[in-house]
Amino acid sequence: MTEPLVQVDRHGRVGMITLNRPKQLNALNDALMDQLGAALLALDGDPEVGAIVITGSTKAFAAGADIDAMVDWSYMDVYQGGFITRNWETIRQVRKPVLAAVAGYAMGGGCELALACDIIVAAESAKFALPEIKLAMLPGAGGTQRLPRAIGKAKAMDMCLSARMLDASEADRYGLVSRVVPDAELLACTLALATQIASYSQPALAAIKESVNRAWESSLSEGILFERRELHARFASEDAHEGMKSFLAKRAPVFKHR
Ligand code: DAK
Repeated sequence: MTEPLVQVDRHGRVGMITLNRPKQLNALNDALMDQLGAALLALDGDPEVGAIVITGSTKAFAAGADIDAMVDWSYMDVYQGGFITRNWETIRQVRKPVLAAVAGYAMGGGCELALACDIIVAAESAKFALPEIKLAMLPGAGGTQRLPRAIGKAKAMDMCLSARMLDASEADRYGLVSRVVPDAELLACTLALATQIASYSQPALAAIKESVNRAWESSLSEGILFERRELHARFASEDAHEGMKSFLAKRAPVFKHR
């Protein structure tokens, strides 16, 4: 039996996916991305799961797309095979919060995978780079689009054009990551954060995730309109009434995720 390329564990209401190609520093090949996509969709569809964590090893979150696999591909191979589109974008279908717990290298497609997550918790050892230019390639899994939105054009151009690598404190300063924690605490801190998030009302979390993502992808007025509709929709949710009533009654809310 071959080892699965992703390992899935449950910690209460949190589903944790560990990328599992340690010898190749979790280089992302087609089979791994298929398994990652399947794991994400399974956890997203599980009503007992409220948040998802993706992590790698202590040395590498992921060192990018698998160069070994790509070296002989032709234009027709990638175009007709829907490379990236076919299985790298599954994460965009996930409605639950997805957290990346990053230690070591997050390079190329690995950095892009982290950028596609909703929250990035970085260990002090984390290193982020889009080094595709060194291969005469381009960050083609959202890197040229998500990075400038995350950290601005000046820093993104620098990273994409020069392959500059950011350490965790630079990534924190530029707004690429949400939090930086000591390496030894990465999984515990990310799990605690995911557990806290997973305790909140699922439909409210989904509405917030959709609204923040809308801010990335539309004009301010469109985004505000979307947010307003989502706010109005909260009044159709049992959980929102429970949340407000429990606050007034000075007791803990009991959410039904409805
Ligand atoms: N692919 C395949 N194998 C990799 C790999 C990768 N990205 N990264 C590392 N490995 C393998 C190494 O070849 C080595 O294998 P063995 O020699 O042991 O067989 C093993 O992992 C350990 O790596 P190193 O010996 O190099 O370890 P070091 O600690 O010395 O260095 C490193 C770590 C992360 C600095 C180094 O491995 C490195 O620079 N790796 C490559 C990083 C990189 O260039 N990443 C970007 C990949 S390109 C596209 C869309 C998207 C993309 C492309 C096209 N289209 C729509 C067409 C995205 C492209 C990328 O992500």
